[in-house]
Amino acid sequence: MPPEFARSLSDSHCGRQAASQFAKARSQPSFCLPPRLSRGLSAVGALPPQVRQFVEQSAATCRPDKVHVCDGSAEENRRLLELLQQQGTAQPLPKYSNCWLARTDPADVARVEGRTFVCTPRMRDAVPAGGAASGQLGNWMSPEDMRAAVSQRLPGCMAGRTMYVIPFSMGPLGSPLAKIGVELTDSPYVACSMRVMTHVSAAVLEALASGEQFVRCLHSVGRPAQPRASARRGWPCDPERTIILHKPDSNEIVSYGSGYGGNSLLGKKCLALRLGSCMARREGWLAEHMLILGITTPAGRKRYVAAAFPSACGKTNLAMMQPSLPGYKVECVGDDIAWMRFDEQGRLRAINPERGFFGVAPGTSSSTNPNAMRTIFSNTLFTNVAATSDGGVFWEGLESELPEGVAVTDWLGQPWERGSGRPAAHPNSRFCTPAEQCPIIDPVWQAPEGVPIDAILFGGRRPEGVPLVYEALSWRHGVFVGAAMRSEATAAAEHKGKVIMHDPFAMRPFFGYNFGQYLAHWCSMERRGGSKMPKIFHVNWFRKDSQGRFLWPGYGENCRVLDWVLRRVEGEDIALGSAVGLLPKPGSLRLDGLRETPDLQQLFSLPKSFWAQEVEDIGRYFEQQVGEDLPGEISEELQALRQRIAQM
Ligand code: GTP
Ligand code: SPV
Ligand code: MN
Repeated sequence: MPPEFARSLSDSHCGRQAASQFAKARSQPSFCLPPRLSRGLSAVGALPPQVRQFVEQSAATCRPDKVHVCDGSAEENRRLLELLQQQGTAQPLPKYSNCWLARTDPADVARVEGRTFVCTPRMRDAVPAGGAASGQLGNWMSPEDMRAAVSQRLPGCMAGRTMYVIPFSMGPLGSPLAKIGVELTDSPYVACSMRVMTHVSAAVLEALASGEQFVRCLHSVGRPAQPRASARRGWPCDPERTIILHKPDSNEIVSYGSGYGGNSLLGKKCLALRLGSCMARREGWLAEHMLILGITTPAGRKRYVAAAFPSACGKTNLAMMQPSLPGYKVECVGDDIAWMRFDEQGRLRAINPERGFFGVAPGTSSSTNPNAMRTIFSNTLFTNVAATSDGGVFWEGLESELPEGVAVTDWLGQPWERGSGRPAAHPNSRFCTPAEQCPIIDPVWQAPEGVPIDAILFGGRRPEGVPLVYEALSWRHGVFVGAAMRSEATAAAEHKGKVIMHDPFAMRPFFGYNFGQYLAHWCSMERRGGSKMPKIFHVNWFRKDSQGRFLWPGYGENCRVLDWVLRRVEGEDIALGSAVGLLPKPGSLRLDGLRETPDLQQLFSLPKSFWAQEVEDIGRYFEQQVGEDLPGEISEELQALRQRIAQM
């Protein structure tokens, strides 16, 4: 229990009871330590004092039956998986090597943005002046309300379960860019997933023993007040009371009620993005929802690109792409999160703080993402995909790869037939797989100093009006382009339908502080990089024709856009001004070898009425959601765009 909640809880009846029960429990041998750890650190008592305090206080409140300190070993993982099987959470997939399928409760399938809060003394520190406490740019809660929310949910929530203590590093341990966290969770599924997604090891505890700071991450799948009629055995959760709380001032996360993805793997969105963005602001760097890829040109020049697309909009696919243009090579550094900092030479350098991919399964196939397909069939934990009678997996997009005569069981465990109209896999079903298994993982993906970034892409699902690619006119204009991002809603969170949502920097669900201040922070980066600033671009693989068909083939063909981007970075004269930014000069986008010539006229057209509406929508959004926290530079960019569009 973080000190602050412990105080409030020990004041309460529950808290006193919890503390005395824990004192009783402590006299029994309730701590179970993996053999490797038990040699050096013989009990929870041997944990570094600040970790021990966190564990003891949390255990006093949550009252688990046992505490297990994880060492991240293969043996420990094997035992955890066995337990998942016994509990009915996961089943082995005999068709592959050490692969598992977990099925969640159907009420716990995605991030819950409406129940995710940033807790600061002043509302304005968390959300901009324009918005309400629950605006479109995040939800704020006061520390008092956070304490109340915690004390209504946590006491006794782990009874009958084991609390796993997971020491983890985001980024290679010892990198100046890395951060340490300790997650306490009552979910063995989370323990297994964290081992894939982060660096879990006893060495992290050793680093903490020498006084390193860490983020306190407390997670419970929860315990509903009333048993739920529709509850799935093997996937405890409390959807009605799910809540995800972040306290940037003290680097604390409390997540209750959900076992799924970003709600429960607290190193990912909670630490690396929400608290990460706050640390980044304090320390002068950037924590972003971005992939990082390396690309080598036929001439042998290698550069790195970072790209921010909203959830389920193509980061994993671009990060692992197999380029269709001969002579190009793409290598993957990361598929979801980038931590970036200007070095002493003014070069922006990025690390991927994660160690695995938690990627969207549907749509992944040998034709769309062959490198993902070469990654995910060993040591992978699949969640909510469909199962096949030959011991394998299936999802939408794999139809042509499904062996003859094989029966399919859908993500709910029901028999499934093609053409039934129901999806076999949940649209937000995912694979959790070690990054090092990716055949095109970059040789320096773990380099402690990170890789130098030459271009930043922003993009989203824009069926209408937005061209395939354009270049920002300056860093400041690029920041505006990021701020003005919009995209069709996806299944990664609770939003329904295909509405076009504002999703600035692909960070809307992940800002840890006031978005207006975030924009000012981005603008200020120009002082750090000077002449070495990366160029900024906007891309859109998702424009459709009047029949609703994609105008651009996407996937491996996106390297044609990267080719144009890299040539712009080299300073080639292949761009032409337009109202929205610089477009490729006619003939400069390579189309050689494409099976079908795309309709470039439609792909690049800038309908004046569309853009007039767009600029008004963006203006209204800024006014209503950001208000007076909008930096002057960004309102000037909006005004300049408005004028350029008026003159179209
Ligand atoms: P998160 O992990 O949620 O942050 O998502 P992500 O941005 O990594 O998304 P991902 O790459 O997994 O893509 C999600 C969906 O978009 C998949 O179903 C893909 O098949 C589809 N997709 C990705 N790239 C393209 C593309 O170039 N064109 C088209 N049409 N679809 C794409
Ligand atoms: C996203 O939604 O952007 C994800 C998946 O990457 S989750 O980890 O669930 O947030
Ligand atoms: Mn993501």
